Amino acid sequence: MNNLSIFEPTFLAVLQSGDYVGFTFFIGSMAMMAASVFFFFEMRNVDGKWRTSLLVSGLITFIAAVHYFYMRDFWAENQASPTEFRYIDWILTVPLMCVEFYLILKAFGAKASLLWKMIFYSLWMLIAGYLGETVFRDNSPLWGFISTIGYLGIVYEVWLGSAKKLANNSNDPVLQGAFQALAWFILVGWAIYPLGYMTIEGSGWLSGALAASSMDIIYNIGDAINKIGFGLVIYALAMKQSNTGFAPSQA
Ligand SMILES: *C/C=C(C)/C=C/C=C(C)/C=C/C1=C(C)CCCC1(C)C
Repeated sequence: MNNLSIFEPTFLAVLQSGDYVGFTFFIGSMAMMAASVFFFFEMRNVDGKWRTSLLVSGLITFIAAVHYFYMRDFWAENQASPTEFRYIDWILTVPLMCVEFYLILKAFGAKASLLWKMIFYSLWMLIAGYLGETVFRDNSPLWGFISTIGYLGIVYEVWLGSAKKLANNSNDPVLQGAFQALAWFILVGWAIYPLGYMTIEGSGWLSGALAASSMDIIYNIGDAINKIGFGLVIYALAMKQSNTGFAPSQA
């Protein structure tokens, strides 16, 4: 009987019934994994010039899937927010989402400097957010504000700045439609994250109204909408341009 005890998986915490945050980590890991398989396999059904975009979509959800496996276990074990895994995931996937924008806008003559500008804003946003959730937790509103400056930089580029101007110059309604959809993701979809941040216990503006555990539910919903949704918009664009007889030179 004693010998059997070494088989007890004491190292792996088990998802408890009623642990809704834990549920969303499990669902998130499966959804990200399934989305990656989908984007990778669909690469062969689109025109050559769209393959890189689908590859990047798949990489975004794949990187997220791996992080969700870790975050899921961290949560089950500690019932605490896996802040480090979360921000490592974001610091890899958010710049890749900027790459997606760039790949679309390249057709309209976007230069690499636009990509670097957007990546700079994202890093600013994420580093400030990380500091506000960890070292400077008592001052989370101040760091949230600093982070929001980076976020607004991206919103500006996409809605009013050079990215928007490039899209306006195009005469391709399909590409413009996809650009517009991605721009909405950034304005509305990405605005989900600051809500999660505001649940930081004590200093967060919503910490009285929402339990601290809602942070991860909000972040997990945001990730599902933004990573998978963003990829599906790219996929729809690629499919339209691969089937409607658009000449490659037009895009
Ligand atoms: C796949 C992951 C994505 C798209 C993550 C996006 C994250 C943000 C847009 C985070 C924004 C934040 C603020 C604007 C202020 C408060 C701190 C953050 C980092 C939560």
